Amino acid sequence: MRGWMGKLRPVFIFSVLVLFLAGCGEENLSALKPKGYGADLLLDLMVISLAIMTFVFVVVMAIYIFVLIRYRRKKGEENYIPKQTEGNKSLEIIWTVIPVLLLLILAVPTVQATFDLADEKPREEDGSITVEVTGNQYWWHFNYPDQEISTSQDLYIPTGERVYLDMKSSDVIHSFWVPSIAGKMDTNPGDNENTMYLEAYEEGVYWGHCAELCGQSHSLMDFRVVAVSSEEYDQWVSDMQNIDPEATPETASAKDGKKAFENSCMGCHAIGNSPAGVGPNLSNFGNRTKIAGILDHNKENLVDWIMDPDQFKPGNKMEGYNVSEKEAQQIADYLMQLDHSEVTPDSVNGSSGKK
Ligand code: HEC
Ligand SMILES: [Cu+2]
Repeated sequence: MRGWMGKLRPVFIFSVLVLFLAGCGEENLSALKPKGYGADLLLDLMVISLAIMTFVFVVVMAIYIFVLIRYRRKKGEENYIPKQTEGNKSLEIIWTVIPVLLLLILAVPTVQATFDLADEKPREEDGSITVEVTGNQYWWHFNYPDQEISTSQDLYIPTGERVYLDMKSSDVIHSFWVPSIAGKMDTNPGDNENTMYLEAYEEGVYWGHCAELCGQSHSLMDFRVVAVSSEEYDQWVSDMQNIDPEATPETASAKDGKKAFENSCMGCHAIGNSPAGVGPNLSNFGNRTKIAGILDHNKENLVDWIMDPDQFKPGNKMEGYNVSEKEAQQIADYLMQLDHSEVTPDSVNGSSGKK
């Protein structure tokens, strides 16, 4: 690849890169379009550090180009050597003081934001909401201790207030990241609990990802934050509190499904309030927009998932049960009708819960 083709190669590579990166700006998954307090702070920090970097780059390049041109070897002056300067006091001071100033300008907002993001108010007293978040290979559990409700995969929060998260992991280190609302935070195994808060400005369904390589299906460890108005949030909480795990389903197939589920699946999956178990809490499974965080939420996919979850999420921990295709169909009928709330990702203002 010589000649003009070779010269154009960088242009080609750059264009392909631009094409790829253009896919990164997904609505509701972008740190560059903040929809929450934490993300807002972080974007400000990014902008200010980028501005300082740009300033330094421009100044250094300007001096560099000036020196290149001004002191290049000229015809007839091949042996000319300009005046050599060593240990010029004012120059030394200038190029020490300017970087110190720049670092200070960078440090003040960074330290401020660090403390701001570490906010840990005494929560019981001010009535704010706490959610216990547990990262698991490859799914998320959310427990609301004060409300005595639990869910998995979809985290419901009210907009306009801080929701405090107590975070841990049941196995390896994961990282909880909802780019458009807040920064990311590791979840650790053991007693090493991390905390952070979410404060969403606008209603919406925000996508989250695990941001710490945690195993084979790490890239499929997706979840959603469903930010709703406070009225809708209260409605959702009371709907969740009123779930009766024993309720008899309407159709015959779902009835049989409930029995089959209790025989084969209850060991790992809870319906109703539960601590983080071996598998996701399925209390409001019918209200999800995804299965296991990744598959479109319909009966066909659900049956496929039950028959062989490993084909979708290699290495996941749903195993050791045996159901026939027919039972899987019935169980799917049962799980799909567990939609006890009107407040769902699909009901949220202008949202696109379905990716
Ligand atoms: C050994 C424990 C175990 C058993 C038994 C088990 N599961 Fe699971 N199940 C899991 C785990 C773990 C996951 C999370 C998989 C992931 O996303 O990595 C899961 C995920 C799911 C999901 C997706 C949940 C969501 O929130 O989107 C459904 C639905 C499900 N299981 C249904 C069933 C059914 C139906 C049965 C019985 C036929 C069953 N499971 C048996 C452990 C189990
Ligand atoms: Cu993970």
